[in-house]
Amino acid sequence: MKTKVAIIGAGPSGLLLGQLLTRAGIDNIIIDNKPKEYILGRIRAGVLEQGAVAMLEEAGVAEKMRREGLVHEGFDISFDGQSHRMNLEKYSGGKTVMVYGQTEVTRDLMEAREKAGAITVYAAEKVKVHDFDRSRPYVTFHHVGRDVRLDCDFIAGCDGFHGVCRASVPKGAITNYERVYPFGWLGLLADVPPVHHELIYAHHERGFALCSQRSLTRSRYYIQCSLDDTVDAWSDDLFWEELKRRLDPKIAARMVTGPSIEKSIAPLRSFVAEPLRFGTMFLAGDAGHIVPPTGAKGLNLAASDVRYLFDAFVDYYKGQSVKGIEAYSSRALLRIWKAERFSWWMTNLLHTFPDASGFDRKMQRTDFDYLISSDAAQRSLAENYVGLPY
Ligand code: RFL
Ligand code: PHB
Repeated sequence: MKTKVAIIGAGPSGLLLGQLLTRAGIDNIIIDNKPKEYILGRIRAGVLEQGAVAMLEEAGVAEKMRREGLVHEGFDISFDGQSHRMNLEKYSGGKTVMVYGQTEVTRDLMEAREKAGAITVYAAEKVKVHDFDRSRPYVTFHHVGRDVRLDCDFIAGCDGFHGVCRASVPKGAITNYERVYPFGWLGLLADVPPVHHELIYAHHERGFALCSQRSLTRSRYYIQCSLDDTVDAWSDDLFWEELKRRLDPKIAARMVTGPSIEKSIAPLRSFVAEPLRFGTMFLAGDAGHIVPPTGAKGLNLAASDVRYLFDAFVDYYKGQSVKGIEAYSSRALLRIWKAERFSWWMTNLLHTFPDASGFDRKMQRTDFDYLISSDAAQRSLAENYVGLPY
């Protein structure tokens, strides 16, 4: 097999890049090591910045999102039961965010790709990337009983945090920056109406909680949990009880509970790999960086990486220029580090750290008091939450 761009990973980064390339007439093949149904079963992000929304428009997959997505102009932060609304629209010069699930984004992109007739190989085994330090890289994998070799001009490593692309880079050629947080998030999805029309991020001494949503009839809730926790240890009843305990009692009293459709635990991590280009291979999305989900930035960063990478490929194939390719890593990293900073700050502001000293707790409380008393601080939060420019 032969293509121009071999994309490893059919998550949002790989599918979005593939869709944009296909529309631009640039040949690409996507290879994922999981079946399609498994990918669609993952419940993850829910908040899209305007930049990400614009890219989905450009990819021609925005119709359902425009119809079913919920536009939010703000959200609440509640600190030990005291609530304050962050007015995103007012403090960001009229910008908003779109609440629309990653599962739906993924499904919309998969459907558009199928319609366009572009090739995606699901459930590929033993995926390996070769010779990306040269001008003729290739990918090998095993699929339905056959060994396949895919020759290409470039490899786009869109294979997430545990993927094969970053892991194939020689140790001396890459630097990893990492912080692992001493807790995780336990998430629950249920067909119950959201407790509030906007998101609520809550700090409580028992731990962080988040009230999010997927539609007017489907809610997504999270609570901070211990890294030793297991999903089985949390019955639905225990989850609802603990969630309510961490919210403003007036909000908790309105909470409609119901059976979970999905429950999962995610550890929290900040991670950046530098650089993001290795000869003819590029890392994009979670393959190159991870943010703790508190700032709602992971999927949005995947979209901005794809912006820079797609533009670089267009420059190369249509403009005969390597400038975009050479600038990709530094351009993407500049934006990534800013989102890392914001996600780290939101995480520190809102979680309960098991080893926090009395001084640390006073600082955290003061961070909140300053935020709600300062227009400048709220403007900064709003500017980051709606998304910094590409
Ligand atoms: P993905 O989605 O992990 O997709 C990678 C794909 O690569 C495949 N793969 C391989 N394929 C071939 N060979 C291999 N060896 C492979 N290894 C892996 C995988 O099967 C998979 O299909 O990465 P991508 O595309 O970069 O997308 C990143 C986003 O998924 C991620 O950043 C977000 O989900 C993060 N995130 C959030 N981001 C937001 O912008 N807003 C949010 O509100 C938000 N909330 C969240 C989140 C992530 C969470 N978790 C579970 C970590 C909430 C949570 C709880
Ligand atoms: C979600 O809806 O899954 C969600 C929303 C906001 C976040 C993280 C996750 O910050």
